[in-house]
Amino acid sequence: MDYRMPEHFLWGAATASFQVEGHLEADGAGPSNWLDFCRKPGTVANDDIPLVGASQYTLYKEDVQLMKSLGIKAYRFSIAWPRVFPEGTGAPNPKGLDYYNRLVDELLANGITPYVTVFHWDLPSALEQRGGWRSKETSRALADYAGYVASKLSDRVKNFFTVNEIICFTASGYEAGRFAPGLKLDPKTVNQTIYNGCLGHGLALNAIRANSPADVRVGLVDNPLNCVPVYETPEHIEAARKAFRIRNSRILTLIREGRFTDEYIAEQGGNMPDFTDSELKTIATPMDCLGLNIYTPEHIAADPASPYGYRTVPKSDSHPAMNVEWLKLGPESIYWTLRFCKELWNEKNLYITENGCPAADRLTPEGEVLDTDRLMYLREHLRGVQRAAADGIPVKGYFVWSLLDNFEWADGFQKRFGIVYVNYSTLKRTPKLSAKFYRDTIAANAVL
Ligand code: GBH
Repeated sequence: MDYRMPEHFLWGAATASFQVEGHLEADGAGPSNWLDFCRKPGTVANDDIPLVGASQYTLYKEDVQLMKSLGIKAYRFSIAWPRVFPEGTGAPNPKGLDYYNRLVDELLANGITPYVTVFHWDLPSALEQRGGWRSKETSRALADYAGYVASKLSDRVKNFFTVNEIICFTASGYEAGRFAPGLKLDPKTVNQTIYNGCLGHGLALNAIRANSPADVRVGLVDNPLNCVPVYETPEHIEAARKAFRIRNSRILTLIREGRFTDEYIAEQGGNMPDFTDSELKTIATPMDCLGLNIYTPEHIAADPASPYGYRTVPKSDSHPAMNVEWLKLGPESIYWTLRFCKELWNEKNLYITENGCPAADRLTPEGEVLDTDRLMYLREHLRGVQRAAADGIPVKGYFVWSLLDNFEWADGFQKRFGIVYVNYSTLKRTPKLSAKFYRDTIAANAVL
């Protein structure tokens, strides 16, 4: 079988500011909630802090050449809010924005299309200290920052994503405490942070549009729970579709439908967030595209005895994982999430904005990194993308996570997600076997 991809398929690579830039305090940048979090001993594996990291801040030209050599057509990166507004609000720091002007110009000069994520978790400390995502002030500040960035970049950047993975900068930080700011708060407050994240997305989307020419496209990047039929019968497929809509009630379903599902309202009872109808309208502002970050599956089976007609099938203890406990293997998830987004909300422009995995990468004496497991992971997911495209689902592009090994949040530098190996002492970049697979797949426009 020939796993040919559609013509004009957009082959990309993704990173995020805090994870790859290093030089976090350079040129007048302010502190962020994540920098503060890293500085608390015991929060991040090995007490790693990405002050130097992969240093894309100084090595961006080299990284652009690297992408060019792999045939990558689009680069998804994020802007560090604390570089642009060191205090979160108020006076901008022109030197901070200058870095992104240089990066954008370098990408365009080399034929690579920039896709900008406005907010990928690094919140200015000043805003965190005033309540962070517990406060709608943060949602409004995000919109002001997004509008400013769009006004400066939208002559050259035509694709913006408002925020990356609302659940990770809200619940993971305020409920689980595993991410910044490291708090464990009550369910009502946590629900409020999630809602305020959705509100921030809607306000930012409108602010970007108000500050851009008409050819600019704006969307969201989300990591929905990937509900996968345990196997492909009409009953299990129907159950998984239903579960996908209900289990993503807090974010994606809310943003696409503009109201809370009945199931969510019943489950939350007195813990519903404070909201207004006009905010819900803002949250559900139609988008130009939807970005999906796909990592791991949730298996669903039809079950007439369960209240909603479906149940989650727990994974067996021996279900394989990709070198990190949470990342269970399930490449079929990419197809089903794309398909359910089309079927439920009639999405017109879908992108896989992240997909990838860590591996126990080692440089051989010959200077190679033979990451056969990552190659397998990427190939099987890309076959799912190909299946979706062949079914007529409008999936327009794919961004591998990640271009480079980088700072993997609470897991620090020990988890490597790159298709390019980074030696953190010398900063030397070495394309892994998976990068060669990706390069050749791009060149063939077919999954190899
Ligand atoms: C994405 O999040 C992020 O957008 C990206 O920045 C990140 O580097 C990449 O994925 C790889 O992780 O340790 O059991 O508490 C993916 C969603 C949510 C997955 C939080 C890991 C922590 C699980 N992540 N989750 S646990």
